[in-house]
Amino acid sequence: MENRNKLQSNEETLIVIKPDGFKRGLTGKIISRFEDKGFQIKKIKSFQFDKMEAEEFYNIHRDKPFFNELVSFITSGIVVACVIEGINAVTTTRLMIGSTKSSEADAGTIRGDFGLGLTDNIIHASDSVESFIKESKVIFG
Ligand code: FUP
Repeated sequence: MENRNKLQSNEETLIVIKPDGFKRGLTGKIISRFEDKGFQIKKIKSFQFDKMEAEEFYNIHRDKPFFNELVSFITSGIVVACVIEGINAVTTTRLMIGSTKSSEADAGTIRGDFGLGLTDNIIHASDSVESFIKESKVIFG
């Protein structure tokens, strides 16, 4: 029991339902998956990124060839961002969203069940506690 508790830490992470997920009316279904899993939605915000916010949000990808496409896509429509909290939230949330290319993501994951795209891959989730801190600051201040 003591050991098991040591492996489990209560964490916060960020998910962002991207413009394709919002436009397709998947917001409720996606948020439900996290609630069904046992996570709590601590903050929620529906908004549209402006270019500067998007560039800051995706700062880590600034030098990648797909950066402009990424910024253009994420600013193209409304998104829904949530801070979610629970045991091992960062790792578990990444497992729940699935791999980056939706067409290759496992069935049972959000990208695997709902999409086919790469840039338009339905959902973002922070990949570490450090990324969560940086990314949530851009969105929630
Ligand atoms: P992920 O952590 O799964 O969201 O994926 P990455 O951090 O590797 O990439 C960030 C976003 O860039 C992805 F959501 C999709 C997009 N992307 C492209 O548009 N083209 C690529 O070749 C790779 C990633």
